[in-house]
Amino acid sequence: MEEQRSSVCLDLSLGSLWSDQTSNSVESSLSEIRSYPFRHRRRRLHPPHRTNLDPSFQSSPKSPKLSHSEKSPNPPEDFISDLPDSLIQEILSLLPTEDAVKTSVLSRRWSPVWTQIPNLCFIQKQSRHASDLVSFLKLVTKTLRHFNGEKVKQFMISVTYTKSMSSGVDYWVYFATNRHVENLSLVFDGKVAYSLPHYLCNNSCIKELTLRLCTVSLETPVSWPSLKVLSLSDSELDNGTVQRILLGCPKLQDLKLHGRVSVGFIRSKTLQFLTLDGIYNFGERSGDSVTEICCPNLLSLSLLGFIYKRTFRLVDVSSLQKADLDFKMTVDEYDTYDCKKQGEIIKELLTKLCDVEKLIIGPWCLQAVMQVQGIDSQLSKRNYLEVKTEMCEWELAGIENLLPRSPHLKKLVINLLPSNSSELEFDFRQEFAYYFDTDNEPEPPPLNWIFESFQKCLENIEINGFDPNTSSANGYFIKFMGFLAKKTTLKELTAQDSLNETSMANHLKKLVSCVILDLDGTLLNTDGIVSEVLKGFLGKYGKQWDGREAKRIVGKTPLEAAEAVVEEYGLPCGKDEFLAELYPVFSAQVCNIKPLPGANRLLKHLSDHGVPMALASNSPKKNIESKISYHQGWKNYFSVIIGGDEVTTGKPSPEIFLEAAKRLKTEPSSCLIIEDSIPGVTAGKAAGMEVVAVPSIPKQAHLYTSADEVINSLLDLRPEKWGLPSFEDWIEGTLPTEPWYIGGPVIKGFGRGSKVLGIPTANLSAEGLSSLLSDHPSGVYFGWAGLSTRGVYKMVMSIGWNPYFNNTEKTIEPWLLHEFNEDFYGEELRLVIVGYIRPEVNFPSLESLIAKIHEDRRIAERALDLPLYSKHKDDPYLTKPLHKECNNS
Ligand code: ADP
Ligand code: RBF
Ligand code: MG
Repeated sequence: MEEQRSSVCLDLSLGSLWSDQTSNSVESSLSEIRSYPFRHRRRRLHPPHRTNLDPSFQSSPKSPKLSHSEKSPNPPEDFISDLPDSLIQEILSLLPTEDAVKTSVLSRRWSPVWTQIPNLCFIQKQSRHASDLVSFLKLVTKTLRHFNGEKVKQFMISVTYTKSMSSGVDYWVYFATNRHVENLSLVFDGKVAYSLPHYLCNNSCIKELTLRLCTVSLETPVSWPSLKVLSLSDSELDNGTVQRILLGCPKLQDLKLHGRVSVGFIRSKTLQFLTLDGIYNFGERSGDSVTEICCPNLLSLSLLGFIYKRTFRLVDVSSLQKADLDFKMTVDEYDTYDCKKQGEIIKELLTKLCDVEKLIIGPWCLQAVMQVQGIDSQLSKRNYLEVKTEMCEWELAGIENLLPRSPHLKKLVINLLPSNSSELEFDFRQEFAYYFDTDNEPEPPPLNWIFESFQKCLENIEINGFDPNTSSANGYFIKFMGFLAKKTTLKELTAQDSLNETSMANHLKKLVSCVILDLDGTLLNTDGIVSEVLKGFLGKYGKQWDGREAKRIVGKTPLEAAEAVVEEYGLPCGKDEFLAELYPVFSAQVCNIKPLPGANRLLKHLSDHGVPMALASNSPKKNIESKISYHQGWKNYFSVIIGGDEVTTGKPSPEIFLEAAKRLKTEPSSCLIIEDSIPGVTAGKAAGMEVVAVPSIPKQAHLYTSADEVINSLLDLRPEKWGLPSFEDWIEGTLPTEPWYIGGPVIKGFGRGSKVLGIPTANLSAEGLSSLLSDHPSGVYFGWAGLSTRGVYKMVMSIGWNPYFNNTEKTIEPWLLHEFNEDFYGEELRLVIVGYIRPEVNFPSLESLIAKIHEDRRIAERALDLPLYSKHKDDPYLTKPLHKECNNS
């Protein structure tokens, strides 16, 4: 319609022709304009030769400005005037009538044309001035007076209604009904409703009727025998009146009720389309209401808007093909929700709508679905599901509840709403405390299971409104999309625009559902033991372990590692011999291999959340099994364990990871590899997987360029980046750790803490602490610091190589959060480290390093007041006298 209108290019900027105030000036301009077409016509008798290349010709069809003809020697052709009246009238019918009328000034030929247009449409412009309403009313009345068609097909009026207008409006309605109007729209706003005159209530011509703020008085019988489409909104109709109206419409096919309309039941054999939009009781007792729907031929049902104290009972909707549940319910005038009740309502509706092919469901209903346990025993036949959602946790839970019950789904449309708050519509937390009670939380169904059950048919997912910068790109959405994209036999994924598609594709590409881990150097500190053993052996051959071999053993089988070492040192023995000698020594040490920091936490977390895990290591399977046997629960964490002896070539060949994916019954692209070695990273990338590298040799991160991410330790893994459930153990920016203890006399440091940064750090000698330091990944930590003669203070510190200064030694840099009047070199400093903040990083400037350290300070200061951390303030280690060393680590 809009398009058609704009294609009618008439310049009608002549002002309000009939407004009394402007009539003089209009009159004068009219005489001027009227002279134009005659001259134009005369000239047209001898039209100058023109081609389509003539620029004035080309521009003329677009906007033939009248004044243009005066200047131009070649006035534009007037093709429109040559059209037959009936066609012009059809065209004019597409304009607001006010504009159609203005064409009367074009010429004598045009002057009567509009008076017989089939459609009349008057829309009052938004205005607060009473005078504008008056001139609008005058315009309508005058137009109708000049109109002389016998038939009006469509009559549409939209205006603010006041009581004093009733007889005027009666006249309009009379005018329309008298001209056998078929499609009538009376759209009013205002404070009082217009009461329909009896000649409208009894009308056999009307086929479509739209009424807003109109009532039917009690005595008036209603008879609309031809009516097919009826829309009633804000019409203050009680149930009795609505029933009277429905009885008077024996051919009704399409019914829309909106706002102040009460309806207790809708029974019709003819009705095909029904919309109930935000209906609320009018003129009824204040109790809860029910709307019963018994329409066996209904094809489409929409329940929309705010529904107040009303439930729907679907008695017979057996032909229904499409249902739109985008309503929101409140149970009282304070907009309170009763989620238990709403859950029941939704459950009943969905059970009744089980066979409907298309289901559209809005945020509120999704949230209600969330707590419906077992929507229905039978599975739905729907093949189209459209969700309107912010993709917040609660709505996602609803979707997760719906999907497994839709095994025939072919198309899923996700319309992402701009997220304003992601607030719960219900106060679920109160009502469903058990759901959020972490101690008592019912196990959410594992996503894998959910998706396995339904994706057989899914062909197309359409996503609209995706914006990676808003919370529609939040973890829940990513998680959800990850599963959809990976777990379905999806043929197509479409999004609103190409930009979104790329950014979404980038997001989705990264999403995984399974994790494959390397063992040695990634989960277990094997390299520590290997180093220890090799060190001893090298000594036996008169060689000194000097660190260059560390790089050579990482990510290798013991055989390969031994080979590398034999070669590196030119040992006078074959690698097999060397290995045969080493093997029993290694074996004896296996029980002493410690998990790397964060390993237990990661495995437990992924396992608790049902993320399938595999262990893929170059070492022989029996060695793997032996190594993990010393760690509680580890064997059960992995659904697949695959050793170097089970494949033809170990890492860097992708074979081992591809085999792991196969055994996990998943696509390589759905796997995340966690690896410490470069060969492992190479293998993972070659397998087409996402790879996070956790280099086990310090300061090597720059060598891992092919990894998708390089992290410092497992503590820094953010599973949500990969579409996996995020850790929940962070508290106010800190990660609680098992407390560990370190102490000694304060020594001189690099001499730059106070000088360069304004941040003094009391250094401890690395001697004697080196093994303790190597047990802890570099990074920023915090805890309590004790100085025997002074007291116990909050403390934040870094451990590591201070990338900004690129130190060669790993140091510990504790900043005591207290102002001291003097230095305390030589004094015994005791530290209890209780939590982790972040990895050590480099900074582009000194200022940014300083700012970050101050941010760490604020985080530590606040966190240390939490009981979880503050309780360690009284640890006796902090104040114990020097000689009674206590090293709990
Ligand atoms: P260094 O290079 O010797 O570590 P710094 O500039 O880092 O020198 O200063 C550290 C010294 O400053 C500590 O050894 C200690 O004696 C003193 N000091 C004073 N106030 C503090 C504080 N709040 N935290 C740590 N050390 C402090
Ligand atoms: N140095 C870095 O190069 N990168 C860091 O991220 C970093 N973080 C720190 C955090 C804290 C809380 C403290 C106390 C120090 C940190 N430093 C860091 C170390 C700082 O560079 C060091 O204190 C000075 O080099 C003084 O030796
Ligand atoms: Mg210092």
